[in-house]
Amino acid sequence: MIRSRRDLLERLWQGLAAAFVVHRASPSAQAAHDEAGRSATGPLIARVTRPYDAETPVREFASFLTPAHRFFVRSHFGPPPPDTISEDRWTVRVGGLVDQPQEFRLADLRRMEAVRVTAVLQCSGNGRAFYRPRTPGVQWERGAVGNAEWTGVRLRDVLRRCAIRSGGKHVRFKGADRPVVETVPLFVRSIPVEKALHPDTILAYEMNGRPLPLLHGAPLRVLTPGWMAESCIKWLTEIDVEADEAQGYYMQTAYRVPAMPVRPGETAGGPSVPVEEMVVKSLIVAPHDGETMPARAVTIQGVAWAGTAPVVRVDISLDEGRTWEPVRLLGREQPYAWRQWQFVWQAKKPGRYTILCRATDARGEVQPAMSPWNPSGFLWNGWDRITVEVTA
Ligand SMILES: Nc1nc2c(c(=O)[nH]1)N[C@H]1C(S)=C(S)[C@@H](COP(=O)(O)O)O[C@H]1N2
Ligand SMILES: [Mo]
Repeated sequence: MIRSRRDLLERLWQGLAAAFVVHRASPSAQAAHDEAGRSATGPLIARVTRPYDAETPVREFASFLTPAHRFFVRSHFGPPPPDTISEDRWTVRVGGLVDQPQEFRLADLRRMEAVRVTAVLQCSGNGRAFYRPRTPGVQWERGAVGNAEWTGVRLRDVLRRCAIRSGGKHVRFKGADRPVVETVPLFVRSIPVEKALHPDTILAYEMNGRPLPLLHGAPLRVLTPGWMAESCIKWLTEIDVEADEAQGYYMQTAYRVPAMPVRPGETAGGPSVPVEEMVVKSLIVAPHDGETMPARAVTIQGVAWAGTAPVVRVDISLDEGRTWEPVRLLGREQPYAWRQWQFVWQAKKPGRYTILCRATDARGEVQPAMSPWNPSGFLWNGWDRITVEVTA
């Protein structure tokens, strides 16, 4: 739906950006994405250029909502061709173990009750670069995460119209993106029916009050608040209710962690479980790593989030984790959103300081010094760490 001239321009830019992303090598892809957002803050940090995978510089998390054009980008094959994305022609087919299989047009969904949720979206591989020994995959550092306001319809409302049969235990999603080589498996994922029917699980068509940008799944994506981002299927076209977890590589092999702890470096395939909920985590947003600052009071700022239990506490340490002091949590608690925090600090003398932070959630889970090693390098939530230089 083109609602204004600005909208139209934005769409055109997004289309252009996507064309560049798909058909041209970097740095054009990065530049195009950047231009698409008319960013004044510099490029995102590209980790893979084709398809374009990029993370947000952590200092930008000083704003509560991450702007769509500054939001990390990740996909396995890149977006579908932009000329195939049309709000008017887009349909989502719902089938499988339902009594009334149906196709929904976007306009049908827009007529249903709209719900809004502010939620963190984070790649399971965020922080992978910090695991030792190293694990294969995109070497994300700290910025494959963002906090946005998502608008859409409850998946539950859609599924109820189709009447799930009693044997339906998993809901499988497919998007319109396709691998370049046909032998590569499609990105097909499923979530248990309990999560699908949770009132906060939505099919989102807006991000921060604007239609979803192409790179973030236009015109429709799944959003599973509190869960890792690979369940948030972009460019959504198919929903099937099934008796079992989705088959195929992206559910049965990828996005799994060992069911029992393994020794670092140990890759022997024991039983594994799918990655689902996020783990408690916090980041220092300001000052930034390596910053030089004068010896007066400064405000250390950050963000903290968890899975479905809220963050109740964040601490910082200036002595490598021997002692911790609580920070001040700002604003009010909002389920699934991140919580901003502050701590006023004055260095007693010039020198080099390491600042650590760790968050605690309502279940009593505390961010560990290092996350348990796993072969795919998922779910990193070790203490965040920056070093600053205090001058006289
Ligand atoms: N259709 C589709 N959806 C997808 C993916 C994909 O490759 N194809 N990648 C997933 C992964 S791994 C992540 S981290 C998020 C990234 O969402 P974003 O690019 O909007 O930040 O999208 C998820 N949804
Ligand atoms: Mo991801």
